[in-house]
Amino acid sequence: MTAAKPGLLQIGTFVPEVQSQIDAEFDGILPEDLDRDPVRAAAVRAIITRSNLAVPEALIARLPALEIVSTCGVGYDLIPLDVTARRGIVVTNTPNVLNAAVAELCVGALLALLRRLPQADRYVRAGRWLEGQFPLATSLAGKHVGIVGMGRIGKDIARRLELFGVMLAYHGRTDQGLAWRYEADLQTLARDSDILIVVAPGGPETRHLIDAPVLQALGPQGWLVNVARGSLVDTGALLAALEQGTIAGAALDVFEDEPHVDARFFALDNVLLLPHIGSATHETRAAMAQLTLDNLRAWFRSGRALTVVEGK
Ligand code: 8YV
Repeated sequence: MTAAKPGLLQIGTFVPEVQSQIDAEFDGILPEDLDRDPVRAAAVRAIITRSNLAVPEALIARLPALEIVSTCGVGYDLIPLDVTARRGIVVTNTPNVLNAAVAELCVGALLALLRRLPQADRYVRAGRWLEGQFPLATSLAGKHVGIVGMGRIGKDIARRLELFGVMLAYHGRTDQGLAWRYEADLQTLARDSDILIVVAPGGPETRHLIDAPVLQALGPQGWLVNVARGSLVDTGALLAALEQGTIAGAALDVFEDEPHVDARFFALDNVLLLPHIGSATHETRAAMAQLTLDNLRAWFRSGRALTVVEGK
């Protein structure tokens, strides 16, 4: 007699090659079906979700048999870890498999911002090259780059940027004894940097870490790049800084209320706007989705998951 398939609540969508495995191995239910099927709701032992989607505390409260939450993504700021810890629910994410993709996107966005690549493309398409040369832009080489959050992705970004001849420093909770300069004070790092790259985890502890004083310290020749979470930047302060020339410009892949983006950004020529595509490659998303599923498989086969959220 084969074991019953574990009850699984699915939040969000997954690539077809992973969805077919989910369907084959689990008794899946969607949030909107919980009311209609309370018996299956009571039998849900796992949640599979995506890191840009919230797992509300109220939803967890409806699942008395919940054992594990497996999220597709490195971020877990939308999962109430205080609740899962209290209930003894394991939380897993998908670290490492997306480092290169996010690091590539960060470097690409920075170069596009400094060298004004979107504006140059529009310049040619609009036939304006016939009128004259595209205005000079800004080099990356020789710049001072400050990285806020020197985790695995931050290190991948730093290693890539070294090849561009920049001077690197970083800010985070601790001095990791790396080859790059550690700056314990964020405003000092911003003051010393031409470019500030935000790649720290989201969550209550880092909300609005980049605020008006930090932007003021970054200064009118300074550039901001955010590939982490929108919550790390005070949107109102950033918009004011961009509109008033407090900083030179910004490249943003994440926003506080994404996918809703404040329309004031659309009027600005000194900002690059991206739709949270840091990990959005075929290869990376497939690897992330597979690891998300493999965490569940490992849990139900051995009682141990593969990549449990650190320190929680
Ligand atoms: C996407 C991310 O949001 O890994 C994260 O935490 O923010 C991105 O990779 C995620 O892949 C969506 O599932």
